[in-house]
Amino acid sequence: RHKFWETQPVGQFKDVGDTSLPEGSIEPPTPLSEVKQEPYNLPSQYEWTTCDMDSEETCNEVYNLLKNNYVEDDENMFRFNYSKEFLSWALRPPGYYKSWHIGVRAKASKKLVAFITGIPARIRVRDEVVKMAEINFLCVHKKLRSKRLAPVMIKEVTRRVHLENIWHAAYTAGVVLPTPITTCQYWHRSLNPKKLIDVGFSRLGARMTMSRTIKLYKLPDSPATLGFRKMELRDVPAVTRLLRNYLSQFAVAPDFDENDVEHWLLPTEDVVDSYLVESPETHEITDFCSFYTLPSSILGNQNYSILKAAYSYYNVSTKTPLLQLMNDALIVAKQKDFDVFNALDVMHNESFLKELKFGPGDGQLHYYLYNYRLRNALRPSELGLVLL
Ligand code: NHW
Ligand code: EN5
Repeated sequence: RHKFWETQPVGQFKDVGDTSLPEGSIEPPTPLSEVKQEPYNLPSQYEWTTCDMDSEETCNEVYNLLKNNYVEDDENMFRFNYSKEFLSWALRPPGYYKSWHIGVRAKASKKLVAFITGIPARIRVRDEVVKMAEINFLCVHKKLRSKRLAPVMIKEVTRRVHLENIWHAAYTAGVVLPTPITTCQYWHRSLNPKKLIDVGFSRLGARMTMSRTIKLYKLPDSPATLGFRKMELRDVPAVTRLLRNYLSQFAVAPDFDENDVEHWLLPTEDVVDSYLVESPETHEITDFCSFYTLPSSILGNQNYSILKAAYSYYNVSTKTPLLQLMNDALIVAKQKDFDVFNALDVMHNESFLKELKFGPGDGQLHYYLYNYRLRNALRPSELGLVLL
């Protein structure tokens, strides 16, 4: 069934439920001298390229490849449209390796036809912090699909990760592969219901009119929580403490230090938004919420070409109820003109989704680890990791 994945050190379907197998690495690291020194072979018309994401020209080529060929929903109505600013942020975190930003070009035209990336991360799995690569943006041009290019790209990124003495990875996909550590559900909260219905993202409910629908999703003009404000650079130490403490309860979560928090959570215009609650009395930082900006192209609509979507990122409540905090996140997202606010059922998100009028989407997101076996799959609420 999975000619490629059956050869890889990942949990296999035949082993699901076999609790005799130990938890942890599937295969041991090999000496670096035994890691293949040359790139894997591509079909002869293609060549490897390392993509310099500092170069505006390369960043443009990657942006265009993804804009035209990356992930679509199951009815091909929407396609992710990651912005250049977003890609530059997502691919250049602290300690990133340029060699992990891998492209494939047609030799004749030099056109970029495929892409895959890794970034370094420390991920805690239960009590163990493991150095990993987070793999993302795997994309093969639509005209080159089903030619077994993806396995070669995955092997090549694996080789380059191994060369940095890293032996594990985390990744997500909308498709089922051997074998998910958990499967999450996408939920959607309409902010601009009229547009969402017009473009086919959502449907008018049974016995609902447009005006009743618009009223149903109305939000106040400004956040309700006293002390709710945008995160600033001076907040990095307090947010890091708050987040580290919060994430410690999940079975799988990133091990963020202050540098990571500055990169991943300090607001970056049109990329990531973060808010916190500073106690008006003690000036303590007690709560935090964040979302990232990921528009989708609307395929073949006369009136609209872009769906502006916010995706829930990391949220922590210690004093403000999570429900109220996330309601404030919806309010600021609406003020910033987002059409929809999306969230997965990870961490404590289930506690607010229904009450804040999110509805389940038609998509799921499966989470995977490479070369790390868990005895049992996790519940989504045991997962403290959000990938972009
Ligand atoms: S998930 C988004 C992936 N991208 C898209 O869906 C974009 C649109 N689709 C495409 O571009 C986020 C192509 O359809 C792709 C496959 C390129 C997806 N993950 O070349 P062939 C990520 O980026 C397997 C993993 O003929 P294709 C995460 C498939 O099961 N494997 O197919 C990426 C089959 O293997 P099998 C996937 O349609 C994580 C083989 O590819 C996959 O022309 C990568 C077929 O290849 C997917 N999303 O191209 C793994 N989709 O065994 C990282 C298909 O079943 C692992 N396949 O025969 C860790 C590496 C680092 C380790 C470090 C120690
Ligand atoms: C890893 N970084 O399917 C990413 N999206 O539900 C790779 N559906 O937007 C993996 N089909 O349900 C990505 N509207 C996997 C996801 C791929 C994209 C995807 C789904 C997630 C999605 C929308 C539109 C469906 C269009 C037809 C959807 C319903 C919204 C409705 C709002 C009102 C309350 C009920 C729900």
